[in-house]
Amino acid sequence: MTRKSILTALVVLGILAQTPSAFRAQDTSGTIEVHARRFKFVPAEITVKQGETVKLHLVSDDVPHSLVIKDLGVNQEVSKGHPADVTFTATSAGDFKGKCGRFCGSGHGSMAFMVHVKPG
Ligand SMILES: [Cu+2]
Repeated sequence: MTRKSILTALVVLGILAQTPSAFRAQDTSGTIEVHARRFKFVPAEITVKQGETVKLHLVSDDVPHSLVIKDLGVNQEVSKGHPADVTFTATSAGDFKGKCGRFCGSGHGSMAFMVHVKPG
């Protein structure tokens, strides 16, 4: 590495370090992929920051399911081969329970999901 490239790297790092975290929270890295399958969501729980807009990319691995998180206004169907995106903004901190809203078999009632919202 030349002296010049080291200097360039330091300048770039300095710029990145100064980017406000609130700005970085809004980029598309806020997309979380969630798989629905008999009879669970994977991951079954996620943690997000209050005020952050989160996009869930839902994928069904088998039969049609849905993800319902009533208190976050989420209600999205998903079927195999047809991934679906749903966006929500958690305006208050706390734990928000979700579930599968579409009957998918004997273990349907155990398909739970949890969103932990950390205070902003
Ligand atoms: Cu289901």
